[in-house]
Amino acid sequence: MDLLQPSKTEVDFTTGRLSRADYTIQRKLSDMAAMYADRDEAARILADEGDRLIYEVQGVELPEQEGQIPHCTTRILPGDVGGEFHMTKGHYHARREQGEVYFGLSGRGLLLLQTEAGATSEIEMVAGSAAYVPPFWAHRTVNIGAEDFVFFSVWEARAGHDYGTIERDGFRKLALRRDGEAAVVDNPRYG
Ligand code: S6P
Ligand code: ZN
Repeated sequence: MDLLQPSKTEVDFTTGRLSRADYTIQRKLSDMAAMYADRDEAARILADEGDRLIYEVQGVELPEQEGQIPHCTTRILPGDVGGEFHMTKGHYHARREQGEVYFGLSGRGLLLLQTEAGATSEIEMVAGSAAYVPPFWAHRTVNIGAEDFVFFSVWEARAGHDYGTIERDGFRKLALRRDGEAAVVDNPRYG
C-alpha cells in the first residue's frame, strides 16, 4: 500500500466545488435519458430544449488499495423530467460488501436505496444529514428541492461501481413531483 501524504481539500457547501479536485464528472440528460421513466419526455426535451446538466461530481482520487478512502461532492441541479426529479444514475458497489457515508451540504434531497433481495428505503437529506449506505444497498440520490442539492460522499477505494445492474433493471422506486412535493412510488417498469 502506498504511503501518501496527508492532504486537505476546501469544500464549498453551496456549489460542491473542491479547491483541489482530481476529477470532475458531468452527467447530462443525454447520458442517462433511458433511465427516466418517461423516455418520450426525455427525448422531447433533448429535441426541443437541448441537452441539460443533471449533476456534477468533483472528487479526490486515490489508489484502489485497501484502506484508502476516496471522497467527493455531488451537486444535482433542480428540475425534473416528466415529473421525475433530477437524479444520479445510481449504482451498487462492485464489491457489494462495501458501504458508504453521505453528508448533506445544501439543498434538499432523497437517498433511494434498494437491495437485490427486494428491500427498499428512502432517506430525506438536508444540510447536516449524515446518511449511512450499508453494504449491499444500491444507492441513487434525487434533488427534491428548488435549489441545488449538494452532498459529500466517503467510501473505501476498492468498492468499485456497478452501474450495469441499474442500467438494465432500473430502480424499484421513482421519486416524482406531486402537488409540488416529492412522492416515492413503485416503478412499473422495474426489472
Ligand atoms: C460513490 C458515491 C457517490 C456517487 C455520486 C454520483 O460511491 O456513491 O459519490 O458516485 O453521487 O452518483 P453515480 O451513481 O453517478 O455514481
Ligand atoms: Zn456509492
